[in-house]
Parts: sequence; C-alpha cells; structure tokens
Amino acid sequence: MPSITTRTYASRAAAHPIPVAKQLLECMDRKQTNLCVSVDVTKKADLLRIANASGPYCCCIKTHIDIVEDFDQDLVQQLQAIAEKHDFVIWEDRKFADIGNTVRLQYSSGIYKIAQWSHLTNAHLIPGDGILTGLASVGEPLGRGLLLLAEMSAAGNLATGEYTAKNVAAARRYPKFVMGFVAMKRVDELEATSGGVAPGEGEDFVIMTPGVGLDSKGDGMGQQYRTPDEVIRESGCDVIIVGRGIYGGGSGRPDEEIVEQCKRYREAGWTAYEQRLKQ
Ligand code: S5P
Repeated sequence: MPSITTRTYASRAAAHPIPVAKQLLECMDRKQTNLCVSVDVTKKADLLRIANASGPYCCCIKTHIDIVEDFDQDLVQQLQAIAEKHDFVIWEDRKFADIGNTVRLQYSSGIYKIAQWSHLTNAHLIPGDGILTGLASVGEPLGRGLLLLAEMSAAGNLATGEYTAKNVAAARRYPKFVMGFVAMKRVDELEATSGGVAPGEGEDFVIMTPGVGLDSKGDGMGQQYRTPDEVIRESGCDVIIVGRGIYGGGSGRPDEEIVEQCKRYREAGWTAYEQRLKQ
C-alpha cells in the first residue's frame, strides 16, 4: 500500500467516506492551507477578532470554549458566521474522557451544546469504546467528525506505544465517525498500530498535530514545539495546529501581526506539503 502522504489533499477529499473530512480536505486544497489556528483566549471579543483575522489563511479554527468568561449563544452564532464567510471548519477541543452516557450529555447539552456548532471534536480513549458509541450517537446524525488523541505533544505524556495502537484500532471500529487523530506522526501507518484491526477499505485518517512553533521550542509547562516541516514533511501529518505562535498568548497580538504570522505559518506548512509530494 502506498503511503497516504503521497496523495494530494484534493484526491483524498474526492474519495473520502466521511462528509466532514471531505469538507476539511476540500477546504485545504481550495485555500492552499494546512493551518489550524488554536485560539485559546478568555474573552468573546478576542476570540471573534482573532478568528476573523486568521480566517482567510486557515482551514480550521480550534476553540476551548470553556475558557471564555463571557460566553453566550451569540458568540457561537458569530463564530459560525465567520466560519462561513472565511471558509473554515470549527473544532471545539473538548478532549472528552468519560463514559458513553456522560459524554453524550456533555457533547449535546449544558451551556455549550458543542455538537450544534462544532464540526469536529476530540476524545481520549481512556474509557474504552463506550466513549465512541456515546459521542457517535450525538455527532454522527449531525454529520460531525471525531479525532482521537492517539498521541500528545507534551513532555512525558502517557499516550504512547500500545495505547496509541489501541486508538488506531478503535478508530477502525467507528469508520463513519472517527475521521482522524491528534498525533505527532502517521500513527495509522506504524507496524505496531494494526492493534488487531486491519485497515478498512479506502481508510483515510486526517492527522492534526499540535506543538508547532517556528520561534520557540517550549513554553516551560511541558509543551514541545516542532517546525511545520518536521510535522508535515518528515512526520507525514496533515494539519499543523498553531496557537501562541500566531496569536501571541494573553488576549492576542494586534490584527496585522496575527495576519503576518498566519501567512508565515501557512506558507511554511504548504511548502512542506508540496515537498512531501515530491519525495
Ligand atoms: O497533545 C496535544 C493536544 C492538543 S489538542 N497538545 C496540545 O497542545 N493540544 C492543544 O493545542 C492545546 O490544548 C492548545 O489548545 C493547542 C496548542 O497551543 P500552543 O499555544 O502551544 O500552540
């Protein structure tokens, strides 16, 4: 089997069995960007401002909605309108980690009603397959997609080896809902990740990778940064996730500086992808 990394985002989009993954890959091809901007700010106005400034340059905006102090339904409506205007998908980085019945409620209900507005969300496999059954019961009918955290970027994290392999195997049991992984490398192509479940016909996992920075190697709290080239070309991942490297931390840099950083990361990510296709 040739590696998925030899294929263009466009050809993968054309053949993808999960509609929201198709939408993301089409968007990446159309906008020539594999950049996901992570907007980790605590004020509604800052979140909307940064999403609006970054929108033209990215394929995805990732949120942590529970850190926003002045959250309201209008925030979600405005974010959806910005996503329509600039053509990107929304990913609420909720990192679900409970039993099926609980995550089903956390995903659909409460103040945030994540499933109503977020195209993608993510989960840990710690509770076993029940978490996937619970999340899929809400997300699949709405056309949403899930990423499993098969690996993490932080120093000393426990998502390694057999645990990573089990994430790949579990993803293969939910082929209509699990569209990819948060991972540091092409975990679906590792020898050890067969995990007892063979790759599905036409399987195509999108690997989205945090811990990306061009100017820094870490943050003093465990985060570890690699360059877009290391992530996309060397490690075969599909999307770079950049947070503080773009918005600068705190309440965010001025718009012109955000735009400048978006252009820089977008260019680096896309060049790495073009190089990978030539390898
Ligand atoms: O392993 C991970 C998984 C995730 S989703 N490591 C991460 O850093 N993340 C998220 O990516 C994290 O929650 C944060 O929102 C973002 C990285 O932000 P940055 O400012 O360090 O680029």
